[in-house]
Amino acid sequence: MDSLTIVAPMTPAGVSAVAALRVSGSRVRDVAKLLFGERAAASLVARKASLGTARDPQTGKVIDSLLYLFFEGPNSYTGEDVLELYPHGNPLIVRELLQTIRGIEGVRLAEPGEFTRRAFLNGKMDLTQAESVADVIHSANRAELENAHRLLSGALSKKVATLAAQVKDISARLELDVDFAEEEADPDFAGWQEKFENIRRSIRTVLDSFHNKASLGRLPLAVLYGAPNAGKSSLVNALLGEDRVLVSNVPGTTRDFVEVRLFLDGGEIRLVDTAGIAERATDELDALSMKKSKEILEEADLKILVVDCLDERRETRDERKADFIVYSKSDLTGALDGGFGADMTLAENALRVSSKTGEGLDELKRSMNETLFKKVENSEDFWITSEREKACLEEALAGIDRALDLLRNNPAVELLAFEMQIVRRALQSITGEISSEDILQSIFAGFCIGK
Ligand SMILES: Nc1nc2c(ncn2[C@@H]2O[C@H](COP(=O)(O)OP(=O)(O)OP(=O)(O)O)[C@@H](O)[C@H]2O)c(=O)[nH]1
Ligand SMILES: [Mg+2]
Repeated sequence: MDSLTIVAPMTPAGVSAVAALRVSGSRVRDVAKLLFGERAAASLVARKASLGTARDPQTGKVIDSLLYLFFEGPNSYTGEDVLELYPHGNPLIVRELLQTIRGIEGVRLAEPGEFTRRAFLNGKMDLTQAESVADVIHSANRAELENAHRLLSGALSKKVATLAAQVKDISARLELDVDFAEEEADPDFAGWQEKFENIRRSIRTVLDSFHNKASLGRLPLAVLYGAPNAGKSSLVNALLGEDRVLVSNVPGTTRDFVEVRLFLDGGEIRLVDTAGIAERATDELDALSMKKSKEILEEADLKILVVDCLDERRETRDERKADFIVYSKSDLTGALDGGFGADMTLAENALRVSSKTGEGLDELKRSMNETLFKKVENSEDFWITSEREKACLEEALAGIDRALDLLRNNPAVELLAFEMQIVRRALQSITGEISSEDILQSIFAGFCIGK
């Protein structure tokens, strides 16, 4: 990739109060000169906002009157000179500014993620941090966002650096053993084993925290299902606090599944009300609705079975699939003989609720929140989201495993030293100490333009 000066809008296309564009590279001062004139360019002060009139350098026509901000490299996001422009949020203005700037010699349009890529290449951040920039932008709930910020501030980098230092230390000593193999009696293989195992445990812990990036920004899905007339639609309305879906005492009221958005403490979720699933379909339409209910259940992150408290013939087959069971209409169990009244002990993943009185609704929301949103108790904790980081950790783990295997079966110092080198290289590639053009390409291609 070349080192031309790059420009891109930082805000999405569309009408807004203000838009933002960024220019980065060695020609930034020239860009300022051509847009705002010689005097303005000469008085550029780093990190101080200026108000100016941007003109087309060819025609002298006014493009916009706007605020701009200059950062002098290396003290900028990319490590290069950077100019940020804040024109009025009119797509026409943004386009004209963009055309004008990219028309300047030595300037071109930035590729997706190229600003962050330059930040990485200029040592402003390592690869784990660069990857977390995308996570910060795409997080859809509090927990994801907090995690992304932890990664951005270098939580993984620190952990990996500690591990790499330990491996380096081991390697150094192993190599020493190789050099003095004849003089030394027996290398301390038992001592090595413990060290290897400690490193293995640390790598495993980080690896186990992997949380697929594909799930980032995707709203968790909770599905309510159960027999016709169980009170599913009423429960949706009660949870939302408004009459959104149709309710009636006729079994089979809900036909198509209905999706609503529900806000829980941890963030927004998709809540789906389905058509009741009966033992036997009454007609073709009934069979179709039941089929749809079953299909959406397959996708659910949380399957909530709704059982009418008064219904003793609840299907145990369905319960096995359920992550959570809700016994509905608890307000009706006062005069109850049998069924799932207040005197009945429920499983840990079950609750009695009433859409009429509101009993159990807060508890239900709390349980949903706990299951659907990862809890982060310790502010030091983080989870990794990058397939690439996961692959590097797996490579490191495999190296450690081979080393442990050697120790057990055929301890040879040279071979151990060789495996440790592999482990170290795998760890170093996580933070990008070792990286290739292909890897960078695949990371930054997924970024937004202008980031
Ligand atoms: N007393 C009482 N009645 C309820 C409660 N929840 C639902 N009902 C009644 O039960 C009947 C069925 O409720 P719905 O919410 O339509 O049941 P559903 O599970 O969506 O039914 P289908 O869409 O047919 O599968 C209605 O007459 C509701 O008024 C509750 O908590 N208390
Ligand atoms: Mg319904």
